[in-house]
Amino acid sequence: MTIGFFDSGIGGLSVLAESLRRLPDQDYLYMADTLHVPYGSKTKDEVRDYIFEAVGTMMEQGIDALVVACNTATSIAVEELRSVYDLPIVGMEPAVKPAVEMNRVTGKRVLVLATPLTLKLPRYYALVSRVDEGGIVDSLPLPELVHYCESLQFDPQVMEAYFRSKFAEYNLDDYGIIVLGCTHYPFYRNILRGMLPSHIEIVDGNAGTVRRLSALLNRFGIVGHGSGKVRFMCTGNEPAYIDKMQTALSYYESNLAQREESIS
Ligand code: DGN
Repeated sequence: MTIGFFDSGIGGLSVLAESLRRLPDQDYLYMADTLHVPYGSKTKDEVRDYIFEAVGTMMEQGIDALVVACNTATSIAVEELRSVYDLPIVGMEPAVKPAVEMNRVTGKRVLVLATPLTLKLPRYYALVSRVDEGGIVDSLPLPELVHYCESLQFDPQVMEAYFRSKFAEYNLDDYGIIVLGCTHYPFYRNILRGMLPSHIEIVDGNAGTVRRLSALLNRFGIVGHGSGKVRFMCTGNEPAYIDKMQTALSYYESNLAQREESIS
């Protein structure tokens, strides 16, 4: 069986890494929309069309389930994709709900980092209004971060300076949890860990997404007989980008994949 993973670029690899760890007997097709990355600064309608084009190509290749491994794309199109395609489809959700529950104990605030588009869309507002009864959730858009990640900019000095400028107006002692609400952002987990006060937990929605995928595969009887083989594709058909995806996945798996159970 082949599970399709889709993102605008390399961000969804952070979710794929989790899936390879938990579901190693499936095979995978990973598609990056290199013609249109980044999505976060484009309009909803533009991005919706890009998603349908790329997912259409994945369907032609033959996939048995789809993970929309992009928070922005999920917010825009996951319901419509489910109404068009007859296969299990899992999307991303910023881990705001478990973060709020954890912070009830500490009484501290939650800071959600995501693309400007994710934070602007009704799906995010609906999520926060549903779970944030105490008004403890703040949201910080990071419009440049996907670009840094796509350029494989992981220099701690450069990135720490970037994050410090973004956090300048926040008193970090007030926060107990930072939620990574974009699948590119877990690439910066170690850099953030190194610079944030130690009481702040850093969480993402990757483990929760893969748990939902696993439950859906069981429900639909999609049993894996594969070996965790990954086929990479990108809408721009650039061989250099395919190499970059392989390098980025290995980098993520060796340095950043969380070994412990994540909260979401
Ligand atoms: N990885 C995508 C997300 O989770 O939102 C980034 C989308 C983009 O291209 N900005």
